Amino acid sequence: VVGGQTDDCFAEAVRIGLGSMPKWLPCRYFYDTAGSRLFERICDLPEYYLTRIEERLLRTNRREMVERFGTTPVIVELGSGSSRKTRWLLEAACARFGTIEYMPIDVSGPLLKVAAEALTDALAGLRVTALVGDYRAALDLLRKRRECPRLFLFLGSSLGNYERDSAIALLRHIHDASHAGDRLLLGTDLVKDAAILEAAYNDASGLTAQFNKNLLLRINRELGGRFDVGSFIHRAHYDAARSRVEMHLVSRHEQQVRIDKLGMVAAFSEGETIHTENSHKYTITELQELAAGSGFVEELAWTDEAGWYRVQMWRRV
Ligand code: AVJ
Repeated sequence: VVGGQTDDCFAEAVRIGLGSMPKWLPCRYFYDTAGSRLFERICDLPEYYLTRIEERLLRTNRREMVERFGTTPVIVELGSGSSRKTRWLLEAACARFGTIEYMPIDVSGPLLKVAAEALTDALAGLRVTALVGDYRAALDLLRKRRECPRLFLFLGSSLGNYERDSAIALLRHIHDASHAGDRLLLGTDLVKDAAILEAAYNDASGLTAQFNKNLLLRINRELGGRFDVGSFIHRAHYDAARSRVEMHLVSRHEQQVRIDKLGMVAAFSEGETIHTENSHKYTITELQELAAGSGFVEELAWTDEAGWYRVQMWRRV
């Protein structure tokens, strides 16, 4: 594992976000150790179809995915988490090429370590170099290396967390860190019935609510916050005009919350919200526009029968 610097920007993000009107917090801070564990459990929920469909698409089509490469690619994954779904692909790549170098990038160091160890134990021929940190720093590091073709993985519809312009900026960043012939395998959730989308973010067991509220607990743990999480309600709704599920934390009543290490007090009125996440849903046309807008061409794509989720392979031009 290289890298390992912890994120001291969390304090700054909280200061800015809770000092804004309306209040907001960046969703990347969901993923501390507790939050990453909660997300792993969300992936197994009956309502959260995204992971299940994506995993099936990867498992069923993995040979076709790795066959695009004439020589052994390095596999670089952005936001690898537990690498659970990636295992299928790595297995296929090892079978085809013998040895494979895998570079997972994630903000959760502990999760990376566990995942890397499990993978190297399971797959002979796999070499893992994990990078702790955010995508941009990791991509800058990769820009200088150019030995092999690369297969970038950006799965789980994580792209959906970015607004359109930032999504294009990130895709361009991947483009700039890569070379002609490199490929990007991108998993994205598709536009569908609001009831299905809202159920996926309002699960019956309340795990997503816990995941959302963990952000407040993280402020308590790391920044001396005094949030009473019971006085906030988890809310997720689909905004059809913007094609996105928004997650919020809603204050049940008027309250003032001290955050000791920031020397600040956040004041909430009854019903005031903190906007914690956007999760964009795409049409196929939009996805093809994103490819064109960031210097890629679509080479192959896979969708489930219901048309709920799409995995696409883009080639860098
Ligand atoms: C990992 C960002 C793709 O937006 O669906 C799950 C995170 N949020 N449940 C998503 C999440 C609420 C997830 N992503």
